[in-house]
Amino acid sequence: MTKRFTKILIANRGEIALRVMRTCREMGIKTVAVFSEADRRAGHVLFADEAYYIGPSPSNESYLKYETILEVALKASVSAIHPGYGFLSENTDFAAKVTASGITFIGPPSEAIRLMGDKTMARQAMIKANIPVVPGTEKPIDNTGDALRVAENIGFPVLIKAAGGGGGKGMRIVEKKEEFMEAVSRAQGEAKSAFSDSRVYIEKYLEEPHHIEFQILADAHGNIVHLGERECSIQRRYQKVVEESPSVFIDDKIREAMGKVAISVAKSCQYLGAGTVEFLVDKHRQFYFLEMNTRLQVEHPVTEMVTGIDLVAEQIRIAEGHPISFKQEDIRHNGHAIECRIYAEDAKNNFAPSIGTIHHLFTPDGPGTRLDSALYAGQQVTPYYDPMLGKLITWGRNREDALRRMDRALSEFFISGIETSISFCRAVINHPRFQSGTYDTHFYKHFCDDLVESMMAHDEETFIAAAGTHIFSETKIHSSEQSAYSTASERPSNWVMANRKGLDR
Ligand code: MV4
Repeated sequence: MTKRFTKILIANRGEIALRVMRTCREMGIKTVAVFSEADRRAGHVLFADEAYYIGPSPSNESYLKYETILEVALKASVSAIHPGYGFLSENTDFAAKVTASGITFIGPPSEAIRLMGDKTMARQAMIKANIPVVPGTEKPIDNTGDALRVAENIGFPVLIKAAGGGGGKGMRIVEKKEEFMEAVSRAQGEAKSAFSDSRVYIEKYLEEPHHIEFQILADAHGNIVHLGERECSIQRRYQKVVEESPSVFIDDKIREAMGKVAISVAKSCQYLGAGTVEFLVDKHRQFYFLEMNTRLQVEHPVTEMVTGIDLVAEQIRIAEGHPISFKQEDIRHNGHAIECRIYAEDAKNNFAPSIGTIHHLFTPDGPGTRLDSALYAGQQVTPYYDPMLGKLITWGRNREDALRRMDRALSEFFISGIETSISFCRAVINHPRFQSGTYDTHFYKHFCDDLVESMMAHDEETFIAAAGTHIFSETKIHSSEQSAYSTASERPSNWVMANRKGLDR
């Protein structure tokens, strides 16, 4: 039995709320936004067909208040709720309560969310389903003596991880046997205060792994497909900075094997909708299941750009009860896509969060260029939520073209009023080790000095050029270069000229 959604509530904010609303609009579905005090004038509120106030600025008084959001959903008579990523997207209780109220939760059943949210339960389920996992304990540590024997068996270094964690939070490397006992009790204490769950488990520590994840889709008719991988090894403190597809690290044979495993993971937990299976791939190109994310991910556009498939549209159609609109063999991977996450952070000041009002804004555009953001000039960037402002994605027929386009697009991107990571992204894209594709998860740690230096050098150049054009704009324009414009105000803005001067060498 299929349903037809007429109105969807998007239980999120920022760029992802807009992303979901755009597809809804294309599908003729009305959209409902919810917003906090700080977001009264946010982009997602302006974009939606209806918008409802849900509470004060802090997330736990607004975007995490699922009773309030559910009340709004019932009042607005929506057919379904899309949770986006973060906030309530992987909250088992929320998914269950939405479903119980007769509204469709656009995502997997709450049981799949619960299973994958508990990293040791997920590991046990994967072992049972013959999915390769990193060698380690099958259950949380309850006896440190037994755990030490496991650690000695797999060999040091080992990694202690929190069962309720994920995404790198609460991880601890143990180099040798002597440090093990104390490390376990410390990790348990940290896990208890961070996740109210002291359970930890151990894994062999892989030395130079790649983080490669597979996008999957599963429908209610038993069809499961994978849409290839995303290489996400460029991270800073477990926060992704750049993602790309395809990965230069794996060949077609490994890709096919990993894709098959990703499909088995989805099958083993009766998955529904869009999901991501994360793997660690070691230097011998052995791959291991790491975790499964039961939501649409930040970096999903990378997959959309190379496959031409709208993942949100598939999510909605699947939730309506339709089969996936294509078969595995219909999927074509065309060219290369790369994504840079733009954060409101001061990369020159240890990535301190930056808040304020966006004064000037010029956004990149042009061939093979996509910007997913909710930015506008005059917008206030507040300290309440994740500092990610948006994502810039470029496509090219090959990696080189995609990278060149990314550098070009980043060079056009101008935001004033707050500090951003735009020039940091440019430093990453232009780093020789990124360009050659020979990088792993330690890229940032190894090259952060290079990156900061190249960023400073570039900013300095732009600054000098900007100062130059500023003086220039105050005087009469004589040079033949700018004779196309009769007055300063007709010329492109100073920063465009600045960037041009800074880079044309
Ligand atoms: C690991 C690992 C090495 N060995 N597990 C970090 C994020 C979380 N999802 C898992 N992470 C890691 N798990 C084993 N057994 C190394 C990392 C890791 C990492 C993973 C992905 C991207 C960047 C990373 C940076 C440091 C460590």
